[in-house]
Amino acid sequence: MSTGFFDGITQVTFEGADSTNPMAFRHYNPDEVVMGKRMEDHLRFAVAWWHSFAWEGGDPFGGQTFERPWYPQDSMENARTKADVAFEMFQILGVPFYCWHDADIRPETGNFADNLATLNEITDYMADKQAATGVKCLWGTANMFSHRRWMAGAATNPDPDVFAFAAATVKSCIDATQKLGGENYVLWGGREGYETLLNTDLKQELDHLGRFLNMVVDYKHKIGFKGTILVEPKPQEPSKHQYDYDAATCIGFLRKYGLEGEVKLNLEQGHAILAGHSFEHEVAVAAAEGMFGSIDMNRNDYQSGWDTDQFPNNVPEVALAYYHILRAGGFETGGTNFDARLRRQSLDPGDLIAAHVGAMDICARGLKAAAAMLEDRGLEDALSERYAGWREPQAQAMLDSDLEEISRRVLDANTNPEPRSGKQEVLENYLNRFV
Ligand code: XLS
Ligand code: NI
Ligand code: NI
Repeated sequence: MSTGFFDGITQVTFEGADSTNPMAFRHYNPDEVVMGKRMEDHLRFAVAWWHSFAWEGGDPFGGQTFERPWYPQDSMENARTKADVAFEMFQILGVPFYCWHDADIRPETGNFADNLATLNEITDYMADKQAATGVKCLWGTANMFSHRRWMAGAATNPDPDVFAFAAATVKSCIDATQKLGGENYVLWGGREGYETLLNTDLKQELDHLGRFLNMVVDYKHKIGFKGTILVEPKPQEPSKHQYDYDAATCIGFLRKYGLEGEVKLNLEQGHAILAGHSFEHEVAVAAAEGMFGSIDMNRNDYQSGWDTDQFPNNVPEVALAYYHILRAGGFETGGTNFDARLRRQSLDPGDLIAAHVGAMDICARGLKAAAAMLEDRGLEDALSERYAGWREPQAQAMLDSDLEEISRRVLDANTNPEPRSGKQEVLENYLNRFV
């Protein structure tokens, strides 16, 4: 039975690039084959429960702006209504996946045993809805940043009782993710960081975080959870300085604590920007280390300097991200999660649908452009040309020699290398042919 929340809005379908229907896809055509694979299987879209259903429209200056039939979010009855509407939206959009935090799907009681009971109850309800609709869980996670108990961190909290609460919480969320057949489990360290070194033992906190993640991996193996464990880098917000700053920092951390073969990265567009990187940089860094896992697709406002979590709408940016994803072999267990929320003035149920329709279309355009560039090989050939010197046996041999030998060679040959154009503008023009 329909909740009536999306009254008048029917299943969104592909109508082609000429369509002027705002509730139709112009580029996202799930069955269209791109580089030998259906678009739906490439992109693996997921809706984020927190932004679409749990966030009430507040900002630092004002509270709730949305009015939803599942508010206040403090009862199981309302949690079930929220789930009903969520699954209706997944079906209207035709998205294959969704993602959740414990705090998004069940009411917060403040007590672990009650939270566990309601988590189990609501995930049973969601499992039934998955079976009825075919929509699947891309990943689950624990919200260990909103409640005041987490204000000084979860696994990095100076209070061992909070570390314990965090361990129990993550265990409960991995169990629930496994029950829902989730393909990944994500850890984003929202308050794993610090405000001031005046009160923080940074080394001890990092050691606790490393130990905590090892416990997560051990537990995954113990229960036979088949999904991938992912960590999500972000440089700041809510903590002033977060330990999972960016992809490179996370990779160094994972290596230090012996987790490089076990944990991959969930990269977010807006977090890359906050870290002073481009999104494709983050993807390329993770891919180069074999640690690319999944993406949280969104965008930031370039003027505000905040994590504004807007829906993506920049094709060239998105195309470059998918270019590096495709180049790395595409998603395995990962996917494209819309970690994006409406603007707080976008009150209507239709806004929620339109936001996702636009975002899915932008991603489809990005994917198609990325695939076309890869198939055309223009960028690959330019790269191959630029590094051609390294294919010479002499150049390769140099990597096995040492500074003295190389320096003798330079003197003997009286080498004086002539610089060559990096052709950035030529390559930018090339890219613009595809987007
Ligand atoms: C917040 C994060 C969060 C994670 C999941 O900035 O992006 O939404 O994806 O906890
Ligand atoms: Ni984010
Ligand atoms: Ni995210």
